[in-house]
Amino acid sequence: MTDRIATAEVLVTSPGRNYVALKVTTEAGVVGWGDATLNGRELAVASYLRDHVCPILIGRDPARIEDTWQYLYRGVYWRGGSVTMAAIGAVDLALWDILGKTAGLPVYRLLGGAVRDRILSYTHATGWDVPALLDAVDAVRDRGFQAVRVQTGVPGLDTVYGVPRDRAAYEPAGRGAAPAEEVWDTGAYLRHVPGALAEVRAHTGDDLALLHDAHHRLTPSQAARLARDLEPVDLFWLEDVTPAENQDVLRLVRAHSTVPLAIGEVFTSVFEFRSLITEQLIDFVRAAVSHAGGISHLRRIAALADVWQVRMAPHGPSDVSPVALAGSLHFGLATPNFAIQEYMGYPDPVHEVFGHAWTYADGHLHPGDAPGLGVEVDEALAARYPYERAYLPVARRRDGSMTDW
Ligand code: GCO
Ligand code: MG
Repeated sequence: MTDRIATAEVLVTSPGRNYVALKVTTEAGVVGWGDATLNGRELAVASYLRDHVCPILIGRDPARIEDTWQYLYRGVYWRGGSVTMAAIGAVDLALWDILGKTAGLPVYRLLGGAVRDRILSYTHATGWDVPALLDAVDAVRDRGFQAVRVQTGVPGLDTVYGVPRDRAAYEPAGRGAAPAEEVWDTGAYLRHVPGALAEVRAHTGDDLALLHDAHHRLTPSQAARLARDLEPVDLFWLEDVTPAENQDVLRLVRAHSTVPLAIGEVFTSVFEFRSLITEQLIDFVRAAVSHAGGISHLRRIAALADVWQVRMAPHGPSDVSPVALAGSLHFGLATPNFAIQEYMGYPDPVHEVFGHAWTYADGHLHPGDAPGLGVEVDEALAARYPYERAYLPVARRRDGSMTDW
């Protein structure tokens, strides 16, 4: 007998930061979980799901995952966008979870089985000045990481993306009535970063993979200059050197450097990645499984990317919940052109609300062998952390005009 979707509910919880989870339950009582978190705009996706998507899931066959994906993507008529794609991603994750639990298999086995034993991961090291950054890199190495994203403070700036002044971990979304305002000076950044990262490389030696995120802040010529100046550091990748909706400019960066480029945490579909991949403008795709339409759609992006030797490296900061991280890991274990998973880690309350089978050890992650995605949400505990309004910061140049954060 075909099982049917009986209920679809949205749960918003804030154990330290806001998360939106989708719970799909079948008539047979199988529960699937999805992640619909979109940092700073959480309630938009919650409403999109509650008001528009959940009602039309009822009665559908949960095993028709691709048909449901097409139904929600083509059926909306208005193409794509981060809210729509996060909502579709949550449904897709929940349906893969249900399929796995129904089959009694971890999702990676439904995707064709493991093509690797474990998943290389990187985490963040930040320091307001170079000595603090070197300490942070050493601490991360002590935890077993073989790849680390390094972000440094910049003399003359009070706030810099990715670098906390007074906290151990960097968490960009700030709770409150309005976004925090930061002042940004690209010139100061460009003068400081290559030297600071060269000091990190001199400190670590060759055997640690170093990554850096420019977070969309540079013009094309600035991006080319940074990539060229960072060449001696031998980066694993340079991320988001320029706002990548202006994709053609990456040709200029490529002309000046062979530094591998990673782009795309803000992109949500294969259509946005098409020329980046087919024109060989990037080396790594940064789409998150939750933001880019779920496992089904990330596989489509990966298939295209594989033809051009571009590899997958899904977004994984703390605003990607443990449910989506699980989805990313099942996908990664079964995808040949998967490269590396960002793993920022979570504070304890997040691990308690989202109990998970995935594990971290020795610089690597593994999704575990529990049926489905292997994440169960403690709903009673989640209810003790109500939503709190929070925004990502905004950035202004020294003259007061807005720039990319
Ligand atoms: C990364 C990202 C994040 C984003 C954050 C925004 O590479 O991990 O750039 O730090 O800024 O996810 O919500
Ligand atoms: Mg990034």
